Amino acid sequence: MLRRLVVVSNRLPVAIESTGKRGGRQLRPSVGGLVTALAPIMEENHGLWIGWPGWDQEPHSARLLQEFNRRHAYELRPVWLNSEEVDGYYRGFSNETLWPLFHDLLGYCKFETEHWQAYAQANHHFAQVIAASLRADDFVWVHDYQLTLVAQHLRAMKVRHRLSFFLHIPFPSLDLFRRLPWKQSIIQALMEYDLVGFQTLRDRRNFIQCVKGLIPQVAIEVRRRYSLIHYGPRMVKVGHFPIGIDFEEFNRDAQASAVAENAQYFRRQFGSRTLILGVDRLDYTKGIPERFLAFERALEKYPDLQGKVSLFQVVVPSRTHVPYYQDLKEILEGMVGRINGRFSRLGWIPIHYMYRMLDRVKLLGCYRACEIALVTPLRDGMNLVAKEYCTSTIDGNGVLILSEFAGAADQLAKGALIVNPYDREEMADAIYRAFTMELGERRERMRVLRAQIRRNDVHRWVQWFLESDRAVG
Ligand code: ADQ
Repeated sequence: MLRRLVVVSNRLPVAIESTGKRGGRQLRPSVGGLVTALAPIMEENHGLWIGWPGWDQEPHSARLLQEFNRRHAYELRPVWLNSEEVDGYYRGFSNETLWPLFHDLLGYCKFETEHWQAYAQANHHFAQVIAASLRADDFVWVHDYQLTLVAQHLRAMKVRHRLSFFLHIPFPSLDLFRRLPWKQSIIQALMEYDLVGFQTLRDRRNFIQCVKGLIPQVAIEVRRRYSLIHYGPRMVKVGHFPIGIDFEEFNRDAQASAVAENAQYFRRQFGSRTLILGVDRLDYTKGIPERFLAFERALEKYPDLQGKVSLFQVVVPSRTHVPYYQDLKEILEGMVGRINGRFSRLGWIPIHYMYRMLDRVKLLGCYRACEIALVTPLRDGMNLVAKEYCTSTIDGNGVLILSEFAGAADQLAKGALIVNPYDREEMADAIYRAFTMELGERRERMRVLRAQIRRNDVHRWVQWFLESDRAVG
């Protein structure tokens, strides 16, 4: 790839760490598949990453960014947002309107005009920074639901570059999308990108339905791999590109001795009991209360599970400023107390619950130590935990129970036990089935899952997206 890659996302992909010297701090690339996959390409073609650093502008923070840029072959450029912008654009419209709406959870949506205005303003602010940074032949790749309007602002600033967009979360049906008071503005703005990518075929179809429903004058041409939307002189290419993880890296790290020791230590605490794992950000889309109720139902319906199975649920704090997230934390704690109170006996607790971020060694240790993973979101763009669990299950002895409403189900349906997270009986039955599954069947299913995840890893995803801009057919 010869053109410079300009990646734009709400947050810059960095975290602050100590340098080890007195009070010294520096930035390091944040962990995560997207950064791992993009960093080598960004290094190679001296790319540019534009986004909000996540903290306030002050001389020291600007210096940290400059130092990072000196140490790397690609550059970070900040979009400094003030606290009103963060409140309205990020906490408000992005997290309290688009996030629940796009996950089919209309009941959680707030529709506030001030939030919408702040969102439009912040997207304009991003566009200004991008426009001031562009060179003639740049390839611009904008990420996710916080930045749907950026291309439209760039076009208004006379930017003629090819612009592409990838949505990491689901795209809703027309019926749901129509409820959004600013639906026309968002759909029209998305038509200013040249390439729009989604996680699944369903999301892509939903988007096409919304475009057809809201802009009657478009013509749609369906090709094998893409849909082309003709809108006056514009042509927008729409595709679906399921995101992957860095299989080789996870597979290698899961074999490290520190991870093996961690997994063994962890395992010893539970003796011969079967461990079921849940790992999620604290979010109402992840279906954690529904999972607890299904686990309770399994203990009730299949009493031989009692004393032999524990659910280990790790929840990483997130969006703590949004009231629904604070409520959810209390709901989860209440449920754990109630279910444990009902079933616990000396030497056995049904649910172990941790509210914290795990470091990588511990996370991989958990993945390796647990025989079953319960990944049961009510709706999810993809869900990387499902893929990380299978990749870390290097002995092949694990069962993935996966929600049919996670994007990952499209790729992993052959090897996983697929469930409807709203169907408590079905989930309880799946837990029992996973518990009683023969080793041969577990291994065969895990083999299928791992092969699929390896084939479609995040590096392939990046290549595929970048090449799609030019590809036809
Ligand atoms: P998320 O909603 O954040 O991402 P997900 O894909 O599951 O969801 O990724 C979560 C990440 O956080 C994983 O890499 C996982 O390892 C990590 N994590 C979760 N709990 C943790 C814990 N307690 N400790 C440490 N790490 C933890 C959005 C979309 C998804 C889509 C991704 C990528 O919502 O659907 O898959 O983007 O496109």
